[in-house]
Amino acid sequence: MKHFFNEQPKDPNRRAFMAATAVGSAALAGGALVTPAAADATQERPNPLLVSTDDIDIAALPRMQQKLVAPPHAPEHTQVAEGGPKVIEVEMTIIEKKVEIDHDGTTIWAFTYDGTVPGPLIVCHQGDYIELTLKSHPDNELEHNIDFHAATGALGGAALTYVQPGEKVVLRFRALKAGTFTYHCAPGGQMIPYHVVHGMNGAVMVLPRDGLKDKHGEPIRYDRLYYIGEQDYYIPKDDAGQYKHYDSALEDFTDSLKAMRTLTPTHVVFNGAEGALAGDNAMTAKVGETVLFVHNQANRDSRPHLIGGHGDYVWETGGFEDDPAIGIETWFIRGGSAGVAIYTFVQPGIYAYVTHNLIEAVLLGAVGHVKVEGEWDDKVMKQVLAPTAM
Ligand SMILES: [Cu+2]
Repeated sequence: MKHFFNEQPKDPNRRAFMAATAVGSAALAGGALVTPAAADATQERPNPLLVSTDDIDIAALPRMQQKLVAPPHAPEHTQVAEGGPKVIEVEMTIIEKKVEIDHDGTTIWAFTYDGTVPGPLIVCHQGDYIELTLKSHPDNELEHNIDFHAATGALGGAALTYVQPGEKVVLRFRALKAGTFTYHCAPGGQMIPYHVVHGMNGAVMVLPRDGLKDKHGEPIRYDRLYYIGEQDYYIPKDDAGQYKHYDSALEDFTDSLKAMRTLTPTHVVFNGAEGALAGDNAMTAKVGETVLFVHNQANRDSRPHLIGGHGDYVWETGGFEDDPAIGIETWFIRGGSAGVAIYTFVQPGIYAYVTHNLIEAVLLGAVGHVKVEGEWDDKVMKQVLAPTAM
């Protein structure tokens, strides 16, 4: 049986559309501008859950390398797929490193994919293959692997990707479902949550081949993409109530498990550390631009909210075959998933991107900023009277 995303479009108009949009949806580097693609509301959607049993020849597929970049940015990609399925080669190096996670100098030996918390975002289109070369730095101390929620089989690839320090492994999987999906280390037993709450998680975005759409089938395009990884940390304290520091990875294992069992994080932060997306590190945009926010939380529920703005289109579960929610205030990210919100900014200023458990946002660290430039519109909001004595 042929799978839908292997087929070339039979309708010549459709073919022209794909050619046009392939040019129109210019490559996007993290936070960079892209050109919106043309509309195609007439195309009927194929069954998105149809499982491929066709005779695809992987060796004959075009291959491309995707250079992964540090969050909150996204690797170069097109919003609409160019041509048929590809093999997308990516490479990540696992690095255990001591990092500061708040303004008070609290530290953790983070387990990272490519040196960052979260690990880098990978982007492909439904039906593409992701071929990951996963390396473990020789200086590491622990065994690691990777479980892709975007993948099918072998515990998300976890069973096929165990690497010891100084080893590498290559996993190839087909992105059968469209959506955003978390990935995380899953070496087994207690090591699974231990690694995940030491920062070892990230996300894959699998776009529909013809791009994102609203419930009417109209294209939704974005000018910028920001990738936010929410991380809950459970930092052990000494008898005096001070956070403990450790000299090497794994030294905190017993203390950490005890802290994790409270289910009460000491820190909830975006992109690895308090302030990583705030102040001078703020995300930026301009009035009139449409920004896509990917929110990843591998372990714990979250409630993203853009203070002063909205979610114009929101795929809470990350499942792009669902109709997006429209014009909402706060969305829900289930622990163990990644979701997407899209917003077109209409006013300049500083917006706060938070989890709307405000205790976690303000006291535990989960605050980011979006600095938006442009012309203020009094017709949208105006201070009619400045504070004045009554
Ligand atoms: Cu690990």
